[in-house]
Amino acid sequence: MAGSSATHESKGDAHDLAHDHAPTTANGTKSASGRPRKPLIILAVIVAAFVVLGLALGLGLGLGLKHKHSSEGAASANPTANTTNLQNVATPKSADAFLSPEIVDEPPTTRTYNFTVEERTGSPDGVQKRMLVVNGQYPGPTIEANVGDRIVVNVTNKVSNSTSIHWHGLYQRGTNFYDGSMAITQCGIPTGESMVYNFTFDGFVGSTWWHAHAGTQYTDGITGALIIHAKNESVPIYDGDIVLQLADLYHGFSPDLLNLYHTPGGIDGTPGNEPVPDGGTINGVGQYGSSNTSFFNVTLESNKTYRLRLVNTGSFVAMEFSVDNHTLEVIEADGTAVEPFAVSSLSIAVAQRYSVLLRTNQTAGAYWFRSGLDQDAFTYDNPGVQTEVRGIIRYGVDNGTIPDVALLDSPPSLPDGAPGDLDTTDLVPVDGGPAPDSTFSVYLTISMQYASGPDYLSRFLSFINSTSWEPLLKTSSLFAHLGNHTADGSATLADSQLVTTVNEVHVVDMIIDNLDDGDHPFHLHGHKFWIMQSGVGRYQGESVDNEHPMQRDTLVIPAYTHVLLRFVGDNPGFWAFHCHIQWHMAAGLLFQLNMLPSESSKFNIPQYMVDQCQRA
Ligand SMILES: [Cu+2]
Repeated sequence: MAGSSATHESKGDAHDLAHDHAPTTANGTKSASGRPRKPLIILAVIVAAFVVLGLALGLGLGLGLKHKHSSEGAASANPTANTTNLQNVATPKSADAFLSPEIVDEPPTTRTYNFTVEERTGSPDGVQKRMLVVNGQYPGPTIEANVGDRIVVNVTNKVSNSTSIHWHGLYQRGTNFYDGSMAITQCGIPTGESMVYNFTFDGFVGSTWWHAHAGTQYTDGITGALIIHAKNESVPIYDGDIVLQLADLYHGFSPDLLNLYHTPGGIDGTPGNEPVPDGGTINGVGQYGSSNTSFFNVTLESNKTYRLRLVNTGSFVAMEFSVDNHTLEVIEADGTAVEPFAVSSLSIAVAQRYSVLLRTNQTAGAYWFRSGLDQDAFTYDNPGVQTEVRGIIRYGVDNGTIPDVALLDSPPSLPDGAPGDLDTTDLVPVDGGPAPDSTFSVYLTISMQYASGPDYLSRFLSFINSTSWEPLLKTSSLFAHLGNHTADGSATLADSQLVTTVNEVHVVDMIIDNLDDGDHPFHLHGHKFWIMQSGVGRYQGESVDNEHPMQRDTLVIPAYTHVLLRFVGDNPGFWAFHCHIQWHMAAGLLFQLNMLPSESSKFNIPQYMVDQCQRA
């Protein structure tokens, strides 16, 4: 495999480019849609790196009210904690991005990891910021295994709030209590304590990631890649395998940003406007103004085929990925092998994954690759925002070779007849076929509104139907057996928990009307769903397309549209279905399925996990 024979370059080799060229905004003219842009007043100061800490101290404290929705997991007990004594965040070497697909030939095994979650000071794009990271690095360690392997991850929490780690996309059949969703499948791991996640890879194959599922903690850096190989994966042969974690980036600390978002007046005077990122990263490396000239870069071999695993580990916006002078072939989406489909670029929503094939068949040289922030989601102007993160791929040239800097802001066009951007409705699963007929259906609406009154302290909240989620305290839905003895169907429990209980195995349809003016990337835990139908406006009984519906675990529900999703409900436990935009989830955009409670009530949950609730 070329993955092990290719030469690898570390982050440092493209240094000093700033002296020649300061990377600037490439796509700054794209206009906002969906929501009107609002004039900017306060935010002009936010981007100035030297006031980031001041913001945390001043605005974070000054405007932070005592909220009903105070996002327990994320809110720092001490927002003024100084970062001067913290260790620096390490950036993994570029070589670490190369995967080892040859391990697929190893016999089944147990792979053990120790994760230490701690606070550090990082500067992914050259601007110093407060971060929460695993094992001192951002991104965190990549977990790579084979289907059938067991993994044992001992997580030690050294940050000042409870934490938990979620294994995105995994089915966790029989081990729902290791899903890692704080307040749903476990209590948080208390400060100073540890918890062991111990489960087998029981079916999911392909590209995914792990991340904190406690408040907005992953926004601050608790993320990593999770790659599961299988001999029978229905994808074309390739020579090398590379993971690229693409994310938006905030210079502020997420609890402070969340306070601003929750401020009754809104972050820029308009309630509901999400914090606009300051930039982004590729495998932990970004650029911002003239303060950083590092580029994530890899040296490949000529005339080979590389699998690039693109994971959006960000918190808010979709990332648009492309490689100058190269087309790409999509072969996997969220662990579903798809019929190879050529594209020039593709948009990856938060928490989605795609594998694309890159062929190193152009003129030997160094090429920029790009991860652009979707500015349609920006609701106000953030001066200085780095709207496109760049990396370098090179082959047939020396390791230090840098692409033409003149191309940074004017990417070359592909030849006439080149494919276009990915349209997700073109994805066809390999070996896909009709989904079974449904036997149960759930109807959900998505809305976000300014909720005034004593219950909500006049804040902008997210609702599924009429319920705005907030985490249970000192227990979890699973531990509390929430809704276990109710009839099939939906109910709002404990004021803030919208739970649909399904007592027998069913094929479940979820019909979702997005009544909001924003797009929402929704993720279902523990399952992949079939996308049976989608369209503009509310669902009005349109017939489904059941020829070979795409199956995945995260999809974007665009503004003012509906979807009909279907899954086989045979996996016991509490499964969250939520918007993956961290601000929206913190504002309540989460709903829970309580599947087969007579089975989940028999789970053999380690007693210490239940005991941790008292201290979480
Ligand atoms: Cu959302």
